[in-house]
Amino acid sequence: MTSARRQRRKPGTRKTLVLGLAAVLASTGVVAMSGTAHAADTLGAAAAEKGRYFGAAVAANHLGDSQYVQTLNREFNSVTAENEMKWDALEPSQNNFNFGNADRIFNHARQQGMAVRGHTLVWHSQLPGWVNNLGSADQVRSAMRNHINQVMGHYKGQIHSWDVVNEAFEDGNSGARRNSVFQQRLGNGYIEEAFRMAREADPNAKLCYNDYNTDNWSHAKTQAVYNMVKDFKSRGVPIDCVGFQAHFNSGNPVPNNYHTTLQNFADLGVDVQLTELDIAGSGSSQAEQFGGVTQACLAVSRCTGITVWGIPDHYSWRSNDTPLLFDRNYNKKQAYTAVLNALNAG
Ligand code: 9MR
Repeated sequence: MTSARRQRRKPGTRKTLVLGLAAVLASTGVVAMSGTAHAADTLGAAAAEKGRYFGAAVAANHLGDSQYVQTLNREFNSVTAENEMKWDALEPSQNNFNFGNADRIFNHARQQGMAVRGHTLVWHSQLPGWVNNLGSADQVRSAMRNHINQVMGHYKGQIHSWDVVNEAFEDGNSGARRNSVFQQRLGNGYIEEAFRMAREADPNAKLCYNDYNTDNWSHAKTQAVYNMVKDFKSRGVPIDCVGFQAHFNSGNPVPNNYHTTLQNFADLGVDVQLTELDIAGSGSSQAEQFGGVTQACLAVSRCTGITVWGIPDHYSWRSNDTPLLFDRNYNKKQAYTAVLNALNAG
C-alpha cells in the first residue's frame, strides 16, 4: 500500500473505530442513555464520520508554538502548507529546489497520520522573478514542466490533491483569463498543458483547479471556470477536482446559491473541496455563516473536504477580520461549535 493510500484511508479507519465504539455502547445499553454517543468531539473526527477530511493551512514557522501544534494535532486530519509549497519557496532560482520548510510541514502531517493537500504548482503570484523574465513560450513551457515534475515527483504518491493551477481568471465581469506570464507566453492552452504534465508527474494525485470569487453561481468568474471544467471533461483533459477558496467577508458574503454552485460543478464529474475557508466577523453571525458553509459541503456528496486557512485568528493572513475557528488563546469560538455541530448533524 502506498503511503498516500494509507493517508486517504485514515478517515475511514477513524469511522470504523467510532462505529465500533458505538456498537460496544449499544450492546451495553449506554446508547439509550446518551443521544450524543455518535457525536465526535473534534473537527477531523466529525468530518471523518461523514467520509470527509477537515484540514488547516499550516505555516512552518508556527510549528514551534506548542499550543498551535496541540490544536493542529487534535482537531485536523489534513494539512495544506500556507506558503511553503509555492513556486518562490520551492524553486527560488531556476532548477534549484529547496524543500526544507515544505518538508517540515509534510513530515509533521505524515507523522500525525494526516493527509496533505498540495498548494500550488502554477500561479501568477509568489512566482520568482526569473519565471516572469523568461522570454519565449518554449522557455516557460519547459520551466513549468520541470517545476511540476520536480515538485510532484518529490511527494509522489503522498499528496491526496494538488492545486495544479491557481487563480487563472480575472475578477469582475469579463470572465477573461488573468494576464500572467503563463497566459502571455503560452496562451489559453497553458492550463490544460499544466494538468496534462501533472497527471504524468503523479498519476495518483487528484488534480484541482483552485480559485476565489467563484462561489456565486451567477457571477461571470464562476461561469468562466465552470465552462473551462466542462470543456476539460468533455475533451478528456485530466482534471479531478475544483477548489473553492471560500474567503468570505461583507463584500463577498456566502451566497444563497452556494449549494447550487458546488452541486453544478460536482455534476460535471469532479470532486469539489473548500480549500481556504475563512469568514470575517465574530460571534453568532460568523458562526451561522461557518455552519451554513459546512452544511453546503455536506449536502454535496462529491464535496470531499474542507480546509480552513489557518488555526488561531492572530496568525491569519487577515488577522484583523478574526476569520478563523480559534481565538488568539486557542479557545474554540462560536464558529468552531457551529462547524462541529454541522458536521455531527444529520
Ligand atoms: O495566507 C497566505 C499569506 O501568508 C501570503 O502572504 C499570501 C501571499 O500571496 O498568500 C496567502 O495565501 C493565499 C493562497 O495561497 C491563495 N489564495 C489566497 C490566499 C490569501 O491571500
